[in-house]
Amino acid sequence: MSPSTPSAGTPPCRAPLSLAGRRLAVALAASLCGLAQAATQTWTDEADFLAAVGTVRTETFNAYAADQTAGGTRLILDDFTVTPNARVDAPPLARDIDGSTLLTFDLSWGGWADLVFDQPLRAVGFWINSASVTVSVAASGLDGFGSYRHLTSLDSGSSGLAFIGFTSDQTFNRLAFSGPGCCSRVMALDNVMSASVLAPVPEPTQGLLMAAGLGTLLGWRGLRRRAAGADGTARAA
Ligand SMILES: [Ca+2]
Repeated sequence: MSPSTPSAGTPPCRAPLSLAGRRLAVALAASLCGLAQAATQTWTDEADFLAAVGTVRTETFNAYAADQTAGGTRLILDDFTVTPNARVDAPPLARDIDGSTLLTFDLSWGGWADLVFDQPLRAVGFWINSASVTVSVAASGLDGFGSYRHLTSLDSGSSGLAFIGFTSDQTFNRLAFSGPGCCSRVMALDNVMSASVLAPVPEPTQGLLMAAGLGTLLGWRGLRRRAAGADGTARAA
């Protein structure tokens, strides 16, 4: 799928008032506001996600030849920890994604599970196999001890096997999975991709805004030169 429309908030933008360069100031303020606009997108096409993100770390769980359970505490993996109701499931699999070892969560009857990453992220993507679950993306403790910042909630859809990607210019480190709360729900997760930086691809609208600002600057300078030339001619006369 194509990415969704940016959804995060836009900081307040006010153009400074100036008698001499009001047009220039307005254009440059518009450009700066465009650059500061938050970019939060969801992806359901893995190739599009990877093109937008660039280099990612990937947890395939394939290093585990046998099942792993948390034993009442959080299960510690290379890039993140998971809640005790998670299980690394080696083949044979109860719920499959690509035939390899994966992670399963039991979300039955109001159950939930989360992944907390070891470092702040700007992007995460994964394959999921489940009936519909809700994925909450949040920053937990990144803004100070005990802080919590909810970024968005994603729906895995009802198709079963699906790719979900998420990118943001706001950092996050926690994914929480929850079912509908009504029934049995076991989900599988594999190929968890994460990145702390995004590929430096400028938004087209930002480029247009910068071009508009530059054009206005050049036009303003031209007007000043012509005005100065006309003034000099009048004085000479
Ligand atoms: Ca795997």
